Amino acid sequence: MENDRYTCIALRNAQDTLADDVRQALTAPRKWLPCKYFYDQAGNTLFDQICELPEYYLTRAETAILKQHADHIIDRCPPELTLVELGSGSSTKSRYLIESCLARQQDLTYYAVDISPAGLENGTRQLLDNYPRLRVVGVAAEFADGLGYLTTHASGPRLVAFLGSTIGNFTEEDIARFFTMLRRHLRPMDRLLLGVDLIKDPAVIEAAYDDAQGITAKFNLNILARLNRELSANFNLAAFRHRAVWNHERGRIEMNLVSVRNQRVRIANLNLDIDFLQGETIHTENCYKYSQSGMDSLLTRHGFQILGHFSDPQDQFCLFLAS
Ligand code: AVJ
Repeated sequence: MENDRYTCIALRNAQDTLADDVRQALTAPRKWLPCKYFYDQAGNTLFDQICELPEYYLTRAETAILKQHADHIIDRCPPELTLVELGSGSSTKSRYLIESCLARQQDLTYYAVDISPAGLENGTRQLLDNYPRLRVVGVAAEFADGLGYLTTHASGPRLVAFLGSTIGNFTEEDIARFFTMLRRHLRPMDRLLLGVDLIKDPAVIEAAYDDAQGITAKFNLNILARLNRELSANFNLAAFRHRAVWNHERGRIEMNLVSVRNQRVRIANLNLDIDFLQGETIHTENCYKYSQSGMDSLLTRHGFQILGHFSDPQDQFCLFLAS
């Protein structure tokens, strides 16, 4: 991008992690795939379409909260703030925080950390056009690497936004690791803004992950298409079916790809053949939902102090502000 207010840094993992991760996950006793691999270019486009679906209430609810409360959130942060967003995607929600910051300070640096470098450029171009006093640093990296980079580079008090219920993908151990790392990196003047999808009627949640137009199914199946493209696999997408079920005990949606018949798939680049039985699943994603008190106790247990809760009128979604 040709703009003197835009910088992009790519923090690449040294090894070829896709190949290694896929080999490990698909040869495990219970087959699975890491959900971070949803987000190639096609996956990003599909995810943006998911956010517009009538059934997918999450993005609308969170956007409504930010529209209404961005000023209140920024009010509870120190002046001369630096904005950091982890998993910024197409950066559509951050504009509300950016506007509130720019209403009270001369200029603002926005660090957008995302696993997908293409998404970073597209998302932030619009922001730079709209806000002449904004500088953007795109950091193409995984969360842990991005956060490490930022704590040595982003100066001033920071607001670290982790929106969209991305934390819903984390297991309890992932959360423990992530919160511990955040706690280590954040200083008392820094703030965490965490977007969390709240527990509600399972039928509403299941519909959000199995929409009538089949976009979520396409999004789920795209991970197999990606393995076909990038690892020269020969998955037949018509031979796998999308399934999303609410697991009550664990408080999470489980997304799976179900093999419709016995079949063998070849992943040429891994020199690997994988056999599937009819009905066998590839577990592709967990989306945990929380009660407000449940997330409060996770945050406080990891040494965070809660400064505020911001929810939509229907209490579907909640932003937690902590320090
Ligand atoms: C990007 C992880 C927040 O869990 O709601 C949407 C991903 N998966 N539909 C979510 C997703 C299926 C999404 N997050």
